[in-house]
Amino acid sequence: MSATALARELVTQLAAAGVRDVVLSPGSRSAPLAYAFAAADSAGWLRTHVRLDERGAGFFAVGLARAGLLRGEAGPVAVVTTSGTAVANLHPAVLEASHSSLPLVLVTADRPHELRGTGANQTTAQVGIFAGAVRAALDLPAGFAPAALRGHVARLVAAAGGTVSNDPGPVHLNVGLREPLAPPDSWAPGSLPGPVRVEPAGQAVPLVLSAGRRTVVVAGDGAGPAAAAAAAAGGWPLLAEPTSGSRVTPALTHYQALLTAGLAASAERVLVFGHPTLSRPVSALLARPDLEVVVVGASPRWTDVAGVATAVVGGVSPTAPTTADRAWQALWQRADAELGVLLDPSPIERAARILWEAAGDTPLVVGSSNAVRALDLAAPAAPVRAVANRGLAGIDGTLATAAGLAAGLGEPVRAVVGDLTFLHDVGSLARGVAEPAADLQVVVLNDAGGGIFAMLEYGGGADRELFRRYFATPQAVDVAPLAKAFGARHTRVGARDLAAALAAPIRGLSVIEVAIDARDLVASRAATARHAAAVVRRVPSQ
Ligand SMILES: Cc1ncc(C[n+]2csc(CCOP(=O)(O)OP(=O)(O)O)c2C)c(N)n1
Ligand SMILES: [Mg+2]
Repeated sequence: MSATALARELVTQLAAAGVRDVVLSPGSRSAPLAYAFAAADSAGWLRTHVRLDERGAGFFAVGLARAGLLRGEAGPVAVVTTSGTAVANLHPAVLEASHSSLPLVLVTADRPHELRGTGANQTTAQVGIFAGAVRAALDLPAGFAPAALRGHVARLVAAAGGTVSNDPGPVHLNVGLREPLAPPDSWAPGSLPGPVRVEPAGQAVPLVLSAGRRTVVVAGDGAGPAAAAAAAAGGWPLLAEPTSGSRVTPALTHYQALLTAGLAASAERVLVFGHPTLSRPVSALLARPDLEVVVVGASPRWTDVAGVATAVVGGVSPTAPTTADRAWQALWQRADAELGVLLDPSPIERAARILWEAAGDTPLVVGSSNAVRALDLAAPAAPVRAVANRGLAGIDGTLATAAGLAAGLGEPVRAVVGDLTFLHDVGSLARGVAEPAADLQVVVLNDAGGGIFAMLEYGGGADRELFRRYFATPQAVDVAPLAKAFGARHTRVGARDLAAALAAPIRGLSVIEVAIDARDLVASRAATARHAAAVVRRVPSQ
């Protein structure tokens, strides 16, 4: 069968299986797919998005998939590329999607088998290129008979969605396409066939948790509201990362310092939701062999770095709290409040708090490095829709993810990123002139390089020049004209004017550059640790 017929059937079955968003990048080998997806878009079967750079296209799809999660309808997102290096450019986003369990269907155009390994132009080994990062992979030969396509696509989409496996993530569909690549006629898709019915995996029976055990609840990235619900139901302290979806009452703000100061010394049990990655005190807590560590989450990719988990369960059902549980929670709340009064936040923490408090209904995409860490140190409990690529915590693709989130939600989105994170993905601010403009505001916390490295072991060294050149790596780039070149409005503010700058509604593309003085960060953290130690000494021990 012709490349055009194969592409049309493939698009039909992807749409039938529930694909509603498709990100395409331009190319020749993928032309039959572009024509077929364009027709499906016109027919209202799905929505296409066109991005020039495949690395950005992959992360744009990550943002669309995250939008699906926020809306509670996690349909798979397809990404379509031409052959060759275009495919490899998807790899960072594929890894992020794998580690964040996001459903992507990567459709990569390839030469027919007879041209592979012959030196044919733009032809490389695409089969298996994503190795263990994909949940399933299929190499469709050119001319594949369409009858069997429905079953293959249903199987791939079910694997992407984790329908049967409880293990969502990316899948790879490599497609051989033989000339002619331009369709001989136009296609007007009719009614959409129904999906193959694939029965979802069964619901786990929640583990009943007895009251009266000193328990802390840890909510890592992507935990969702279940962590806050468990903490509220059990009467337990809640240590929730800003992108957990659970940093709401009764979540604590200064839990890192309280952990370091030993407030959890007498804990007996910890419940872990999501993927915690942000802080060493939490890692240390989750590595304690003396605790009962219960990991909550039905995915086979549960987080247990130290290998000390005593149980991995699909859900928990706390019994009603006793007076002892209430007293334990109150102790943490009091320590958190007392510490909050004593602290003098560093400039980046102050900016983070302002951003969190200004968020309201606006989704916040949080960059890796100090942006997310400052929020973790400073954000009070509030129902902010914050997301981040914490699967692998890269500083790549953050702006593309934010643009994809805005497209997926159809709402204005704000991103907050460090200066290097901004520059790493600045190309993703580019937009095809035929593409709709997003309402996207990027707040750049500009501390002239990778401020995080000053907080790590390398920052204390005597050789300042070595540190600057190999770790901090400040860039000789002027953000203002760069932003303007992409059509973004640019403003530069000090931390004092940030709240006023955030008050304006988000329309079109804008960049707010915040000058951050990071000089005293190490001293500020040391002062926090001293205050926390004093507070923990004062609160009555259990
Ligand atoms: C793709 C990728 N490359 C390198 C790193 C290592 N890395 C972590 S943080 C960081 C610096 C980030 O600097 P910036 O965005 O300015 O944030 P700041 O540390 O100043 O808050 C780097 C290079 C990474 N996480 N991801
Ligand atoms: Mg920086």
